[in-house]
Amino acid sequence: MVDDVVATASRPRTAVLVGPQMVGKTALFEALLEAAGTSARKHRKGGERPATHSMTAAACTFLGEAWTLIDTPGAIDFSYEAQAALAAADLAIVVVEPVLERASGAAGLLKFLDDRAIPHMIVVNRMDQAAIHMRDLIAALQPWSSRKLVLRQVPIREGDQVKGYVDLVSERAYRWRTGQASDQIALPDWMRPREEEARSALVEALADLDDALLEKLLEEDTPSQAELYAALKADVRSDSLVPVLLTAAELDHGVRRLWKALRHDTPDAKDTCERLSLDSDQVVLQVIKTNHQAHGGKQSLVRVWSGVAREGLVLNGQRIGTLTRPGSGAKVAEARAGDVVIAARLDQVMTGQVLVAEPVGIDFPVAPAPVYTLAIGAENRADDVKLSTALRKLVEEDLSLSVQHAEETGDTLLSGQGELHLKHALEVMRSAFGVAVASRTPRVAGKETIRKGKTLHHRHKRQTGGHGQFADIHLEIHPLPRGSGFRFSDRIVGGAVPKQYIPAVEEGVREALVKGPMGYPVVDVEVVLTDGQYHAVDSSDMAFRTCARSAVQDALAECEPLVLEPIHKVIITAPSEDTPKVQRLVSGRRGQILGFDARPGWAGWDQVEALMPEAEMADMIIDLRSLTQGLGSFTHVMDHLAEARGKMAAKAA
Ligand SMILES: Nc1nc2c(ncn2[C@@H]2O[C@H](COP(=O)(O)OP(=O)(O)OP(=O)(O)O)[C@@H](O)[C@H]2O)c(=O)[nH]1
Ligand SMILES: [Mg+2]
Repeated sequence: MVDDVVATASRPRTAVLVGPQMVGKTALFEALLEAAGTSARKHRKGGERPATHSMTAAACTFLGEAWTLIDTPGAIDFSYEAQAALAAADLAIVVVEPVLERASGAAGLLKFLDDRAIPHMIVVNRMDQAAIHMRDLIAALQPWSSRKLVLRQVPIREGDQVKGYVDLVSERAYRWRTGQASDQIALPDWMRPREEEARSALVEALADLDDALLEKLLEEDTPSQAELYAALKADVRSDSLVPVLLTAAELDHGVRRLWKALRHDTPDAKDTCERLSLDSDQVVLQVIKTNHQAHGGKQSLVRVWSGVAREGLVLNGQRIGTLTRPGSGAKVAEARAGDVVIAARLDQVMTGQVLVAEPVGIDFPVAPAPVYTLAIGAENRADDVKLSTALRKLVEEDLSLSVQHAEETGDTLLSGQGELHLKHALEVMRSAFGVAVASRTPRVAGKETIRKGKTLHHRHKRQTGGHGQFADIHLEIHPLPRGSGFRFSDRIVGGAVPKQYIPAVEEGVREALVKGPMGYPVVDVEVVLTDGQYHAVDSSDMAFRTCARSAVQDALAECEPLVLEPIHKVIITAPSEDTPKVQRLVSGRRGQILGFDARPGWAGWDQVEALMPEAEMADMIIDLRSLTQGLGSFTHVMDHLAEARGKMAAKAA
């Protein structure tokens, strides 16, 4: 295959499509590629498109310039995948839909971009279905962005249909044509007032960021188009302003206009390195995504930050093998700064890792803490070994998944970002790694303790053939305050139980505490050895251990045992308007609210702090998201054990 991308003279650039679920990112990705003369669409127009679950990169050229476009999933469960793709971006294209109630779906993304000053544009897609005014959409989006959002185009409507747009810099009107470039038309007279209003808003926003432009406006001088283009470009590149463009991807409307905006305003690798404070003239690469191919091994999607990468280079002690272009699969002789290419078999290298001859650090997003966990196992026991290999590959491909072995319950736990995320992970395990996996809600690691103490006497005596067994002990059992654990001591005087047997008594007690009468490990108890007897011949460590174990086992049942459940300290974040709903959710799940506060660094968001039983948290993210339009999330740490209520209070199976 011929690599047609490499022939271009311009610096390669990378744009990443992000945005909420189902807004048409993949449709726009394919429309942009098609407009750039690359591969026909994978999906029929208007047909059902499957939701995207992992990033897809494709190289192309537009008007002689080299580009990589990366499509990302919109579902909140996969937001880390989008964040990882943004690590490779010179510019982000935030795709939204013209629906006011769903504007908040872009909130988390806009915040992520703002915090990292990643230059971005907003594209309102599905304009063929737009029933609202764009100024209202901007007003609904603006609270979620600290940068000024300004319309770059206004729609031309005929009846309730959008037929084209007016470009607010050139003041030219265009009629959209499906599958083709738009036709320039005369600006309709009735559009003038709206066009002038929107254009002033754009010019004023530009002047706010540019003193020379402001001066001109104040002197009632009209800035030239060239000045406006230059100001816009500078503001996008410095991430001081966010232009808003309009498309209907499935109909190819606005796609060429978007390409031109990308071409004009997208920073290049040099600008992006400056943003990342990366100043190097050596070869610097970074792994953005890891994939394990069913046949053909590990593939790393790599962004070239600086220098020229080619086969045979040794970086991080590993030889770089064949490099290929994402999308076409064409071999790449030289990958330049700004390129994103596929490197085969970098077996020792992880997602996020920077590859250099000499080490440097470049920021890579940290995977979010898991919010949803399932206990998993191979459906077929014979697949147990395959399962652990597959899990290792899975978490290498997606750092927002994690695997843990729960010591106390024996469960293998797979944790991630939501129900959909784990469902997809299990599907990947089955289809890509060939392991059928069963899953269920994880067991909660309960404990038990006692409410009442007891004094007891127990004798262990057995006479079988030669040597017998003899031990006799008096014990006191006391409940201890929560969190004390287990204490053992003795008050033996005069060698009633010889010193050498006392450790065996303690060992026997500990054995009895491994599983109490309620079926859980016993905690917060004290056992005191107060008295006893021994036999010169028949006593032994074993006799005292057995004696202590059965004494405590029997006694615990009479000490009013009760189950303890783990309580976590939880911090739930959500937009402030949803805080009352979050509080109701916490109370409805046996939680105790400790307080709420503004979320640090997130204007318009709150965080609620609460104590919650672990048993109520397994599927909490599902309710939390449905109450907060998908925006709510939480982090948690185990805090203490408390008396169990509800289902857990009963004896374990
Ligand atoms: N009417 C109309 N439908 C569109 C347009 N763009 C996309 N769609 C449809 O919207 C649905 C979702 O499109 P996708 O491109 O899969 O959306 P996405 O943003 O990639 O979704 P995720 O990958 O799940 O985040 C599909 O049925 C598309 O055919 C558009 O401009 N107009
Ligand atoms: Mg998609």
